[in-house]
Formats: sequence, structure tokens, C-alpha cells
Amino acid sequence: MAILTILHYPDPRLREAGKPVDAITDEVKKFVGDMAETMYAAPGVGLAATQVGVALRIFVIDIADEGEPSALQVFINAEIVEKRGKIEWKEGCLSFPGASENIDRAEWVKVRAKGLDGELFELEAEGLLAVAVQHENDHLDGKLMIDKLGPLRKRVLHRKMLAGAN
Ligand code: GNR
Ligand code: NI
Repeated sequence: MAILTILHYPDPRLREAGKPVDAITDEVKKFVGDMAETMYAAPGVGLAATQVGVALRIFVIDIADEGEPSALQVFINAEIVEKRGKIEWKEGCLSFPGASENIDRAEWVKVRAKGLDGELFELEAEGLLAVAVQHENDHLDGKLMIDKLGPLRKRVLHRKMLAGAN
């Protein structure tokens, strides 16, 4: 396993859309293992392939609290098939180190994806899991949380990221 380098805003590779994975090869499995290791080391509650410079539709999430056993969830070729409600959530992003911003999201989502075993599954999520699924899915479309801010906060965060050591 290996810890991968997480790209920081405004790296242009964060704007690339991921391509669907067509076969879950040993190489894909190894990459997912590296993504998980990278997420746990960061630490983060999620990580999208885009954030490590790989334009594939893969993300991993683990929302288990500290002290709880880890609960890795792997999403390959995920699609959000239903959304309900609105919620504001204070989000962080490993590609915006040190930032946290209130972001509007759906409060409930149904997501369809493949797991590492290649089996299609559907998951209904609310709370942090729903927010994380939407946040990671946005990464795969090259969308970032800064895009969801109003003009003033957008400018402040942009300048902060340019100023930071990154
Ligand atoms: O670690 C992360 N925490 C987080 C908190 C609230 C909402 C979303 C997230 S995702 C983020 C990790 C990350 O950047 N994933 O892309
Ligand atoms: Ni992120």
C-alpha cells in the first residue's frame, strides 16, 4: 500500500471529470487500497480519485467516529439517483487544507454504485454520510466546494488558498 499525494486547490487536475471504471482489475483494487490508506492518514472522512490525480469515478468514505471500528465504503461509478430536502453542513476538504465552509446540500440521497466486489448496491443516506456522498460525487465531476459559495466567500477562500504554503 502507499500514501498518495493529495492535490490542493487550485490544481487544474481537480477540475477533470472522472471516467467510469469498466473493470475492477487488480490494479483498481490496489488503487482503492491506496486511496483508503491515504484517507485514513490525512485523516479525512472521504477521498475521491480526482483528488489524487486519477480521473476515474471512484471514491471512498469512512464516517466511523474515532474509537469505533473503521467502516470503509467503496463507491465505483456512483450515481445519485434521488435527493430530498435541504441541509447546511460545515464542510472541510482535503484539497482546501485549513478551510471549513457552510455548504448547502440535499439532506437525503439515494446512491447507486458498485463495490470492490463488482456488485451493484443502493444506499440511502442522511446526515454526514449524505453530505460526504454529495461532496465526493462532486469531485468526480470536477466540482469543488468553493463553487457553491457566494462571491465574497469565494474570493476570500480563493485568496487564502493562493496565500497558503499548500
Ligand atoms: O474529511 C472531510 N471531511 C468532510 C467534512 C464534512 C463534509 C465533507 C467532508 S469530505 C472531507 C474529505 C474530502 O475532501 N473529501 O473529498
Ligand atoms: Ni473534498
